[in-house]
Amino acid sequence: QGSPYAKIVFVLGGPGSGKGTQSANIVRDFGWTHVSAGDLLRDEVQSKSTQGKMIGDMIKNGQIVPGHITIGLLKKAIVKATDAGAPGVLVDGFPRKVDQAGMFEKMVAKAEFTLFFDCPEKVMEERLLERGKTSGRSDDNIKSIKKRFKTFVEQSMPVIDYYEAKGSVRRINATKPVDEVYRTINAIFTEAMQ
Ligand code: UP5
Ligand code: MG
Repeated sequence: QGSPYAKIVFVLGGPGSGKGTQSANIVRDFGWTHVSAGDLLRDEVQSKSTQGKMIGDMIKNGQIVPGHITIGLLKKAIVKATDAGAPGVLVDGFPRKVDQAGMFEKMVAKAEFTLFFDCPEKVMEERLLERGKTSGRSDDNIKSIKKRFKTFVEQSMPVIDYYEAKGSVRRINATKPVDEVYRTINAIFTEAMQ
């Protein structure tokens, strides 16, 4: 309450855990807006600016882009969604570091809760290598994938622990087929929207 923005839910999980896929399902059924931090950063790379080049290198190496850059892009997208009347915004793939969680809370708003997609690396690796055949993503190759996993374990899992300690994580078993995973998520959102 008191936030000038639409409700916010963080969608977190390792690379290839299904954040984008399941966000699309929530958008379809609940009319929320999907804001992917990775997509916003990849758009910046397209702009070919000096900052875009730096972001492109960081993505290829699985490194986390400085929080102020990502938060600036996210805030713009959240304002836009709010102005368009969206009931809520799914923030996919952010925060990736504990300090970014605090920074976002100060500069934007508190999230309602965090959906966390629990998925073993072996499953995520298979999915990403398969997607890499057609995705054109600079980081869907085995060398980048390994770096993304390392960054996730060392820097992003502590974000889950941070929210877990606050009791605001809804953990999903993300290894099951897409429809099955979504059934659980649908139930969580249906309940949360009461
Ligand atoms: N798939 C999905 N669900 C499936 C299921 N249940 N069963 C079988 N297959 C399933 O899914 C990945 C693939 O798996 C797809 O082919 C899908 O069909 C299949 P997807 O939904 O795309 O998974 P997602 O979790 O979204 O995977 P993604 O690769 O997008 O995750 P990342 O977290 O790695 O990527 P993101 O775009 O968020 O970030 C990329 C990079 O940007 C980061 O590494 C970092 O360098 C940078 N970044 C920042 O620096 N800061 C940020 O805040 C965000 C990103
Ligand atoms: Mg994604």
